[in-house]
Amino acid sequence: MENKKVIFSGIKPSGDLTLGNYLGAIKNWVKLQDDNQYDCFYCVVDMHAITVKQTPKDLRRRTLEVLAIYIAAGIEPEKNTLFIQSHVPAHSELSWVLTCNSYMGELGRMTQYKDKSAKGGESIGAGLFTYPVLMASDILLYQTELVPVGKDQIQHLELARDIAMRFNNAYSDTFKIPEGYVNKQASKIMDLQNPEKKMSKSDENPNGYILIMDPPEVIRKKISRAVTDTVGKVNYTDDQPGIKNLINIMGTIRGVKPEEIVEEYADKGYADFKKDVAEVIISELQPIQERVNELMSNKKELEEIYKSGAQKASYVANKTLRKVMKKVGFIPR
Ligand code: ATP
Ligand code: LTN
Repeated sequence: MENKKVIFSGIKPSGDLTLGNYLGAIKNWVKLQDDNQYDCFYCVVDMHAITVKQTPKDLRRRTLEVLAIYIAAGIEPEKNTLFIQSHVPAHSELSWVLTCNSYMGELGRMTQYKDKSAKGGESIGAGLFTYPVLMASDILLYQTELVPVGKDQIQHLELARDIAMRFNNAYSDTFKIPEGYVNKQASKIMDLQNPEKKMSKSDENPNGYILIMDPPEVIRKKISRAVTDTVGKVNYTDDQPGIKNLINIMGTIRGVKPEEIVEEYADKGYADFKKDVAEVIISELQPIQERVNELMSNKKELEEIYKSGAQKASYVANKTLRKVMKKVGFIPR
């Protein structure tokens, strides 16, 4: 365990998880665990979720459901550390210290902040602005080397690196400098109704996304309504963003390259292609859904997993936190 590289990643329970979260993040985590050379921490980042307004009851359900999805997707609690962010206070504690070592300018340049605050009008929560500092704390507490995320998170990851280097320079070596890990084909699954923007769980139009928990008939309907084009041929090109997105979805699930799919559908129309895409998604998601339902009907098992996960995570996180506090000049407790 000592010599293994550390992986950290998280998803916020701010909405029901989409196929984008699954293919862009979770599916890669499952692959990495099989490598056996990593010590992995997968977190449900509930404190990040409250940067936008949440209904307490929904937040509780979703937090457990995200954890259940991690497990159902194949992340084994025995091999990995699975936990809930708010159960490890070191995350908020380090976050304050790092906030004091971050600049208004760099935080203001974050695209996610700019996008989300543009929609917020006058009353934008300050948490949306300091969000990346909490994310940096998540990562840096565990001396993380690799952070598997979708493309949209690369900017935040770079900021985490900058904050870590700045701290190391100011106070001496404390944090490992993390790297991002992005799966190219699934790095950005696009919205089915508007393939120019990423599929997002907080979208208003449910036809734009597929939820991990969507029943088969809903998946069929959403895929059949996905926006395509008038070319009428299955090609992998930026000129046909809707079709390109469906190829990426099918290719990632089946583990085949886009060119193979293009060849396979050379003589077929969009209707046939879409039908197959829907079935591929359904057969991938169905076993996961069954296991999630099972886990959600007996919370005891989940409880044991997140409790022992928080214990393991706290142990590692507190080691880093103690160093940080000492270095900045706080009196040891
Ligand atoms: P929101 O849209 O509400 O901000 P989100 O759907 O982006 O949220 P997060 O919890 O922020 O979800 O993301 C969890 C992980 O899923 C991150 O690693 C992110 O990069 C990845 N991810 C999210 N959406 C996609 C997508 N459409 N394609 C690929 N990866 C994605
Ligand atoms: N900000 C990320 C979620 C997230 C995360 C992290 C990802 C919070 N902390 C640490 C990787 C590592 C998002 O919006 N997807």
